[in-house]
Amino acid sequence: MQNPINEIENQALQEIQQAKTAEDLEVVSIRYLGRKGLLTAFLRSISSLPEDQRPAAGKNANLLKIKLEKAIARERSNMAADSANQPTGIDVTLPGRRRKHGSAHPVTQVLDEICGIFMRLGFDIVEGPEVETDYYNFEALNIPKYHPARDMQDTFYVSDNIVLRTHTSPSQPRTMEKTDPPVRIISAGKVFRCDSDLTHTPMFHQIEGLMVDENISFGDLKGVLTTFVHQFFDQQTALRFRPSYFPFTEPSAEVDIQCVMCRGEGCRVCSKTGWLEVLGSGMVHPAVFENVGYDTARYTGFAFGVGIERMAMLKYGIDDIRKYFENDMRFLGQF
Ligand code: 2U9
Repeated sequence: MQNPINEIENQALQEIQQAKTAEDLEVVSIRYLGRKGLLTAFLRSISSLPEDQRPAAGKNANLLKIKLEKAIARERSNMAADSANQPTGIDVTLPGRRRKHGSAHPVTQVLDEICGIFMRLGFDIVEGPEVETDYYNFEALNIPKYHPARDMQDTFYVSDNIVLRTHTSPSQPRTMEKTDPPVRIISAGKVFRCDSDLTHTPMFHQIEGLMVDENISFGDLKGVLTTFVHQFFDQQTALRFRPSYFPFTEPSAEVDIQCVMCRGEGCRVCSKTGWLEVLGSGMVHPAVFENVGYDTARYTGFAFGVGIERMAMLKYGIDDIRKYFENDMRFLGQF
């Protein structure tokens, strides 16, 4: 007759081998190692064996217990590895699906880039309302009643005294009223003018800047705007300051850059002149300082303005400003 320990061992190992699932293994484990299992029962029965047989029987039963536990654990991990290798219906060699990424609108990209350049030059950004009073949009900036800049053709009037701001400058007298010099600010955002063609839309974006302190000269204006043009276009871009007129600056100058299309040779974009107008600028008119209570004997300053859509058109070679606002994804997706 077979030794009971050997009998339990052979039977248990056979059942472990025959187990097909984790559940089968669990059943085997309980049958032999569980509280009422065959091996557990044998271990309990050792105390009733003749005394001289007990040590060997105890040792063999405990060794078998360890052996069965190991065999069950090994089989369990084999089963887990097998199931991980089973085909799942997913072909992991197929290329992944590309996610479509959105991007900032080209006007926003250029606006951010220009703000970044001036912020690195020490300018702070200020904001103001798009629906503005007549006073801040015109009067504070030395644009008196009946000035041509107030023409009904250009300005969207909300009421007699309220307009859609025609430029971003009104935020600046608002800031100056609350802050003593030195002031270095840019105001950026939407402006509105009743105009629409290849190069004009009723809403467009501007950045206007202002620097006020003691001893600010036209040389500072030239230095800051030259740095800006060189950083936005490239270091080799030639520029010229051409006398002009704005009611809020005296003297005033428009800034032209060498044509970015023909490099100054003369082409359709620059109307054969070799130059493109990119900025308006000038020394702040003393009347503007008086309106905000600045001492005109002590302080001077310069100001400038730039149209964002125009800058983006020149940078990206776009010929029709309306493309920015048609929301055609084939156009916007290129930026
Ligand atoms: C204060 C005083 C003066 C801001 C300025 C311009 C010249 C200018 C245009 C450029 C293209 C607007 O988008 S555009 O049509 N802007 O030519 N803007 S000087 O002058 C100021 C601003 C604030 C207190």
